[in-house]
Amino acid sequence: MEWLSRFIQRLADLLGDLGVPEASRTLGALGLVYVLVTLLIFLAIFALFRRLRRRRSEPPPLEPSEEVTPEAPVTPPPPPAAAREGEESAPARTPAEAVPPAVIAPPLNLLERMRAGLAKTQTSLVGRIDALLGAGKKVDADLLEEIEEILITADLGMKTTRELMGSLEKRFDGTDGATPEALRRALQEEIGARLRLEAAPIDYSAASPFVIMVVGVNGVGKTTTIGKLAHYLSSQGKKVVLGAGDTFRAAAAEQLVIWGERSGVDVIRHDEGSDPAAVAFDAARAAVARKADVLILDTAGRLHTKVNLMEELKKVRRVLDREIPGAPHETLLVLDATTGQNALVQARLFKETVAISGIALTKLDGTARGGIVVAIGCELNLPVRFVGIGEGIDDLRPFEPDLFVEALFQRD
Ligand SMILES: Nc1nc2c(ncn2[C@@H]2O[C@H](COP(=O)(O)OP(=O)(O)OP(=O)(O)O)[C@@H](O)[C@H]2O)c(=O)[nH]1
Ligand SMILES: [Mg+2]
Repeated sequence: MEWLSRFIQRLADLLGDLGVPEASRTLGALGLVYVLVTLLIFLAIFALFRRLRRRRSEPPPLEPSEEVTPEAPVTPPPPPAAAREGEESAPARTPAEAVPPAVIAPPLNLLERMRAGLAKTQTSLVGRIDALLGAGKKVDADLLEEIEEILITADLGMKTTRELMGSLEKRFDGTDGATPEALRRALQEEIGARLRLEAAPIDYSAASPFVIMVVGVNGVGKTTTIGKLAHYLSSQGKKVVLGAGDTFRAAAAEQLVIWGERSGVDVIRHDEGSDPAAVAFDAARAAVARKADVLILDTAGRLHTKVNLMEELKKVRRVLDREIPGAPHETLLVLDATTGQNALVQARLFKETVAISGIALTKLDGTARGGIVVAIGCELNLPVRFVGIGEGIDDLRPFEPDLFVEALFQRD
């Protein structure tokens, strides 16, 4: 305790140097010590609190053999849906396998993050066009033909590419001295114009609870997208309830529960093999009773070639509508960008039977075929609502056409 009295004495001396009268010096020094100690205690409590919160948002521990560095994905993406046709049921994945770890993304701004997610498409589309334009070629029919080939390879699709090329040919027809830079700019504008559909954005306040039904074939990323979307909406202050309507695949509900825990969101689930319409019924009732702002319902992802999946989805829609008139207010079709043109085939099939109102395009980070975003807008006339650019909880972005084109065309 001697050091403490020495410390107080020194503080008192210091106060004396600052002109504090002798009678108040010791009291002043004691006061300073008190403030200092209180501050330290507060700092310690704050640090402890942060540590606890971080620990709670971490995923459940993985098996030692599954441990990976934060850079490496825990689960390799499943084979494209096209490769799985005829499959009776998806191979059982444990819930922990199906939910990637909560990777803390580096603090990049939105544009940088989008650029990183689109790196492969950027290289295969704009990178190749830049290499072509930088080769000192004249803007003529041959050059336009080469550009057309690049657009097709990046999965913009024949119809979209034809339309785009038609506009470019019109713009540059007989234009003497058109520069490669003008052509690049025109291409950026034409792509941007095709991405800006006139669809109204999702208005979550249009209903309470606002119901989103998520559909798509297996492995496209439905459950992951729901997990990320729940995080996105709850971080905006919305109360979210999730319904585990995929009762077909083993452990699908547990996978959703893990995502729910991460965002502190309630999950309504039944046992494996039970009736998905019953889950929809309970989830709708719970969302109303708990005064949720948004209810998101997961569904099974069996193949579109099986008629009964579509019948099941229709039944779920009817149940939702009966419980919450007008629901589902948004039917989100999840498509896997890595499947390229096959995604368009899936979209057409779903569109015919279930009234799809928007698209969530996942795994853009894993493909050079991101041109599919343009094709979806052009050929299906469906708005892309969200894009998935990674496995992390923050890697779902509301789709912003201007940001998307800028990320593709921005030079380093
Ligand atoms: N790289 C990357 N991987 C993703 C993305 N979205 C989903 N995935 C991965 O895709 C895999 C399948 O995702 P799920 O969410 O289980 O797919 P699902 O459609 O629910 O599958 P089923 O329940 O079998 O019908 C998982 O390994 C996800 O981590 C994304 O945007 N980027
Ligand atoms: Mg799923």
